[in-house]
Amino acid sequence: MSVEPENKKDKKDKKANTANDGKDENGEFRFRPYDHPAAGWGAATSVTRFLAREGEFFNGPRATMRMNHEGGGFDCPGCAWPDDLKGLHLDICENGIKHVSWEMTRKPVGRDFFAAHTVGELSGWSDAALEDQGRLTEPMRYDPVTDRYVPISWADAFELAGRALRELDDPNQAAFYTSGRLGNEATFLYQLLARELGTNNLPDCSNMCHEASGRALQASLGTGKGTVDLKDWEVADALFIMGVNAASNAPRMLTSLVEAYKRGAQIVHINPLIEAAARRAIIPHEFVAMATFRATPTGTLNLQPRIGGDMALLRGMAKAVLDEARTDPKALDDEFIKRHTSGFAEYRAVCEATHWEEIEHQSGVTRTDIRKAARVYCDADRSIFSWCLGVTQHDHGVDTVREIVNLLLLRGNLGREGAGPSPVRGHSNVQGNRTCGIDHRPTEEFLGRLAEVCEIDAPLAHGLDTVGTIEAMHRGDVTIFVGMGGNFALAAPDTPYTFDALQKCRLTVQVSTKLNRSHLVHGREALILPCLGRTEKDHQRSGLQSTSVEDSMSMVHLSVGMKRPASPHLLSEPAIVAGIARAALPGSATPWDAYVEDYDRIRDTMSHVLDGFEDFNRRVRLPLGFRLRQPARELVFGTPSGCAEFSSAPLPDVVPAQGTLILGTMRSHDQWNTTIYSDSDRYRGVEHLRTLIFMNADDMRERGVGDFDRVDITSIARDGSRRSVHGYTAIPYDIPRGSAAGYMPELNVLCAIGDYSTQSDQPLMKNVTVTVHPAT
Ligand SMILES: Nc1nc2c(c(=O)[nH]1)N[C@H]1C(S)=C(S)[C@@H](COP(=O)(O)OP(=O)(O)OC[C@H]3O[C@@H](n4cnc5c(=O)[nH]c(N)nc54)[C@H](O)[C@@H]3O)O[C@H]1N2
Ligand SMILES: Nc1nc2c(c(=O)[nH]1)N[C@H]1C(S)=C(S)[C@@H](COP(=O)(O)OP(=O)(O)OC[C@H]3O[C@@H](n4cnc5c(=O)[nH]c(N)nc54)[C@H](O)[C@@H]3O)O[C@H]1N2
Ligand SMILES: [Mo]
Repeated sequence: MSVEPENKKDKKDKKANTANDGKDENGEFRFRPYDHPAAGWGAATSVTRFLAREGEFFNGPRATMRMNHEGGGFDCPGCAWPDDLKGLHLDICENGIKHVSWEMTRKPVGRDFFAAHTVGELSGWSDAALEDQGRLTEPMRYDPVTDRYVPISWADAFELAGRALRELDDPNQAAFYTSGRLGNEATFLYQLLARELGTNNLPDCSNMCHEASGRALQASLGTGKGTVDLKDWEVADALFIMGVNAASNAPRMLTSLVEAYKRGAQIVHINPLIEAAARRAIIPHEFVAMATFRATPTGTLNLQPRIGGDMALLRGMAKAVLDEARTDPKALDDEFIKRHTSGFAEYRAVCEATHWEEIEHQSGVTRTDIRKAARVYCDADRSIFSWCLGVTQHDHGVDTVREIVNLLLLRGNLGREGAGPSPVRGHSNVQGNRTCGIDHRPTEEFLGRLAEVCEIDAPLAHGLDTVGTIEAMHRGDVTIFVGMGGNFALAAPDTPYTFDALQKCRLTVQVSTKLNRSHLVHGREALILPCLGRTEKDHQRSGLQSTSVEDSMSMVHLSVGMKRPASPHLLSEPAIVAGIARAALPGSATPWDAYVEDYDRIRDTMSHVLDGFEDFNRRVRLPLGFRLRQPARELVFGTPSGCAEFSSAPLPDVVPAQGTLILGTMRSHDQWNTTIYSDSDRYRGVEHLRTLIFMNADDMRERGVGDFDRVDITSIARDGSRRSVHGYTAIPYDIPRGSAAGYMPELNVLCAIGDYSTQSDQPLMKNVTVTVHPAT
């Protein structure tokens, strides 16, 4: 992985630039604050360029017409935003088209490719170049003698993995990672494999994104999911959008925001950066708006807290609501609080005892502005709070999400139309993975049912999550790592430490569609097992198969591939799991082969194990699928008190110490997690540069850093250890003082392995304490 600066400008050239024009003479890096609507023609142009590059002019658009709509399409492998309720055929976005076309590329990465390049050589390639080679086409085994991947038959690959698993002294020496694209059926088989083997070591990508949301909602409401659906978004009077770059990462939310604005709803954005979705948008399927360039505002109020300042801001809003209640009896929903909640008196006391000075200091927002947001909240009959990683990837992520719930409870914004919590999940099926058993802390109830229905001896001890797995591999306690999708080596924190951890393994197995860093940072033995993508037809003995997925709003529906597989040697993910399972568990009574022959059989078993999946095969075939029960929506709370529980956590201290900044790592517009489509970030005005840091201009001046100067960034971990990157370009940006931002995965080298939340165990990816100096 390269941490070298990519822009070749020398310092003298940069000095000539103004803050508004970072263009260099070579036409390379360029910065111009973005002042256009989100989506619209910019998106259309970008897609055209991308499809031309990928050679997918015909298949890409044709495929996207089959995406995300009822009646036989496939689910977009992009984000987890729900499908349009009206089955809108053009409910697609720029980034969805890119993800689909990325998967559909016809470029093959087969045995000739691996014969031509040693792993040592490939390790010097950039991550973008690795993925850009195309689709993996056949199973490969690492050969240490030649330092190359060499072909291996599927049978031998399964036997190699199976033998290693059979030979473990303890099943807890294996860990089974899931990236959130895996369909529900494969997910169920995968967790069954781990548990039949005897371990709950099921780390997943959600340990890095919404673990905090799950734990907070579970503690407050008794179920770890949001309660609203798209119909609620359609009727809410106020939407509070926190810590998400929606125009890039959940672009179909723009449709909801445009519609909300048009019907007069208030839209409050809470984000240290004013992202594109907070300004205005043109929705691609609105042809008149596209033709006339007519944009609709998508925000009515922007608040820019310091990084980590959300909880203080929310508490300020609650304090203002409680103040208002002194003169306006309607400000609080007393009846709701009395009947459905517990802990209100204590929460009110905590709010009253928190002084405005502290709230302003910790949030970085004035009380006047916080009161404006509270005014919007009090004036609205129905409010939705929606959030993503800006809220969760902090030490106090759980407390902050619980504070969101506190605020909702004050005005009874739960269990009724148009109101409630609405986390924006990441990967397209990350929520379904958890529902279907990917959980390193499973409940005894779930394990009991699994044991009963599947007749296995499910282990009760909790397993390892993502950080726990990395630490255990580093210690030598976990020796086999299986990655079901994803790019663990790069996605995880503390890149060199994670690399070491993977390289200490006896065996690493990666089930993947494309070549990535995790294939090159491998154990003593290593397998690459290439699988079908979601766009591809999956034929098994009983015919064409479909898999189900669950979106951010708990809708479960089928996804059917439509394209010929990239190679005849690919297997489906359920078939790969079953292949490993058969080899690893010779005495298994689980009907692995029968499951693979017909996924309906997997669904039948799931319907007996999983809550809310009764009659799964029939209901999943209904138009648009079915919605999983969400008890909190019905005001049924599985909490110890049987009520929705207020939490009264103290405000954390998030103000950076003198001389330091808090750095949040985030995605650019043109990337999918570790997959980088281009080195530009259109909505933030950046072209051709990823090794950058967005800073407040005063923070730059204070450090003697000029606009677009190169800087060195050093993180200071809790244990005092330091990690640095060099030669990053400082971009003056509209961001609160003391806060800074830059891109993952490049900056993961700054995220210390030990710096994870004590509440959620999530790595603090939005909360890295750094010093910034002019480059030496
Ligand atoms: N195109 C595309 N879509 C994606 C992804 C992708 O990589 N590309 N990834 C998917 C995945 S797995 C996930 S989890 C989601 C991630 O979706 P996002 O959560 O949007 O991901 P990030 O890019 O990390 O952006 C976080 C946002 O939080 C803001 N932020 C940073 N710190 C704070 C803070 O302290 N408070 C507040 N209020 N805001 C803060 C940043 O300014 C930024 O707008 O997107 C999913 N969708
Ligand atoms: N610093 C920092 N680090 C972060 C974050 C952050 O905000 N800041 N965000 C975190 C978050 S929210 C997440 S979710 C993780 C992402 O972590 P991961 O999910 O592990 O990473 P991805 O980049 O999404 O994985 C891309 C790879 O998935 C494989 N793939 C794609 N489609 C399929 C498929 O259909 N099947 C299979 N088997 N494989 C497929 C391809 O080989 C591709 O190279 O990163 C985390 N890391
Ligand atoms: Mo994520």
